[in-house]
Amino acid sequence: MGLLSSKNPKAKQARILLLGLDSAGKSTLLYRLKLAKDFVTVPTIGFNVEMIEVEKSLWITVWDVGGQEKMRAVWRYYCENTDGLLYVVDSTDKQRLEDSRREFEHILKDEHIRTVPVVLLANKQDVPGALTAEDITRMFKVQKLCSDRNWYVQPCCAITGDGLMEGLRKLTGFVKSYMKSRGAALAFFKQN
Ligand SMILES: Nc1nc2c(ncn2[C@@H]2O[C@H](COP(=O)(O)OP(=O)(O)OP(=O)(O)O)[C@@H](O)[C@H]2O)c(=O)[nH]1
Ligand SMILES: [Mg+2]
Repeated sequence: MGLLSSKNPKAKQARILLLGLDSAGKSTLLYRLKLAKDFVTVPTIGFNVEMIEVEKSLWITVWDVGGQEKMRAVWRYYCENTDGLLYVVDSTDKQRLEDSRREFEHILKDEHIRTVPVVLLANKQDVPGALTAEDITRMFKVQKLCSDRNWYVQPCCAITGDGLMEGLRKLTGFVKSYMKSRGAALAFFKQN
């Protein structure tokens, strides 16, 4: 847990990692949340990082890392100190759903995020025929993969913004209890 030194010294800060295959809509949704308007993205080579105030005194720093194949190899370098994972799925890209699921399963095993809460965003719900959040929950076997952490699957559309704040609030709710329990565990280890 970090502290923001500006204006409100009591403001809490959480680090959120935004991952998913290339073209899932990560950068579109980051800038929809940050700027509340449409934003024309280019494929991310490297990362974008933005701070967003989700609620009074709770800031999140969102790290949006490119999802192209060569970028996936560096995802793990962004996992340290992460408090929550947002994993974006293109619900219309049925051909690459298994690729996305495999990358998801792989990154969940990283030691730094082994127990952090996860929200999957079933993006591009504006496209007719998109898989539903329920479809993705089942196909990704989320219940099984995330049995040791809090998780939720949120349908959304990064272009209109529908569902984005709901997903983010769900994650920050989980993150608050995660940070609290981690803080308690640290205090315990210091005492013992
Ligand atoms: N129809 C529709 N298109 C979307 C939505 N979200 C993103 N897109 C489009 O999908 C394309 C890729 O979006 P990006 O946000 O650049 O994808 P990304 O996940 O950041 O991709 P990388 O940076 O390569 O990892 C763009 O053309 C977006 O306009 C959505 O909810 N609906
Ligand atoms: Mg991007």
